[in-house]
Amino acid sequence: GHGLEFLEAPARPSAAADAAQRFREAFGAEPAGVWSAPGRVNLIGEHVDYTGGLALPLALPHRTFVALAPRTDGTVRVRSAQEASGWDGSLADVGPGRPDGWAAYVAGVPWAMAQVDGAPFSGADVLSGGFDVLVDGHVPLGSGLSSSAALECAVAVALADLAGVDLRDPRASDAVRARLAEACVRAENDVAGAPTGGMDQAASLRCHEGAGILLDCRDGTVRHVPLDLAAAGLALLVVDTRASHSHSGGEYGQRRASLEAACAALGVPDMRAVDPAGLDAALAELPDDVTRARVRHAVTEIDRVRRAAALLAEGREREIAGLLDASHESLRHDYEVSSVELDLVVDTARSAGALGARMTGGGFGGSAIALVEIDAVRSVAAEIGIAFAAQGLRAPQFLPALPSAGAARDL
Ligand code: GAF
Repeated sequence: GHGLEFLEAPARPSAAADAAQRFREAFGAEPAGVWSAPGRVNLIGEHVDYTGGLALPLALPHRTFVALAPRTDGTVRVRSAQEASGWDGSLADVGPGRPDGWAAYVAGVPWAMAQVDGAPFSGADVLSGGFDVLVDGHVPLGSGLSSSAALECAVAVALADLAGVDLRDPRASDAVRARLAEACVRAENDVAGAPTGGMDQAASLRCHEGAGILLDCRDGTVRHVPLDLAAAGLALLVVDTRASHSHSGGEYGQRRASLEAACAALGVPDMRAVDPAGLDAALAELPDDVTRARVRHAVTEIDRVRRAAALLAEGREREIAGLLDASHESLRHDYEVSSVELDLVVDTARSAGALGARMTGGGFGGSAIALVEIDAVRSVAAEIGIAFAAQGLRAPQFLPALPSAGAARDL
């Protein structure tokens, strides 16, 4: 028999101490500190962050740690506990498309932070001095749980902290965290070349323990939404299909471009501007069935986020299940970003008794979430494991999703 693989997050203090120790081994020196940032799951509001929509993500307990020491010669040296190859380069060579590979998510951050106008960190010396950094990630890579945003955001809080910006009180520092999120998005869009929206960076930087965020992607404001699923007898099970996904591939950009073309055709700034009550009239103005399906997804999904947020505000957690199901069907059939593995998780979870289930994140592989009774977590996971084995698919991995804190200093 094959056991279920549950990926528990390591305790923060020991994970931070490990990162510091690995820094010493890699560089033969003491780090200035250790910082970490979480991966995320999105409860609902998928593929609408780049069209002025609403999203409701929460931070995972699984975090990426960076042990870092500033330099003064403009050099960046990156080592990783997970990747054999490191990266050494000069900040002067960082720019659009450079460096390529995962070093972009590190070296691109100071480059982008320097470009955020009027932020308290923009002119800091530490952004041009360079640094040595050891990355130790506990967010599974390529799982659609935002390992890349976690890496960017951990580097961003490290550099902001070293620049003297006080990020200790997550509430008081939210405005600065929003500016850091902007910088991380810029690093991802311009340096790494992935045309993503801003949901993942907002979740990683701005979430508080015990809550999700209702993110308004038009103006970047967040409302913290307390999420005590356990008190309602529920759990959120994350299922990593371990079928890899990628955003720099063309499909994500095509979806985004198709919504932009639809906005131009409708004469609206974003999909948020389309009233769900007037959806049919808007669809009639569009040129083809594929564009109509994409728009139907975006407009109905934004509306589902509104409904989910309203239910959660009234403590009616159970009732969001139908919205999760509807979100998945919309992503599967109208937006066409699901996959065989994601559909299998969702279908199996539902037939095994989950209240609701959906893919989460960018799709094309990656992870799904299921809202389940606490007592049913293991049996739902077991059914999913059996279904994957029956299809000859690689065993999925399960993660507990307790709403966790945003990026911060650890040591
Ligand atoms: C990925 C992107 F990075 C986010 O910006 C968002 O668009 C998401 O896919 C889909 O909701 O995680």
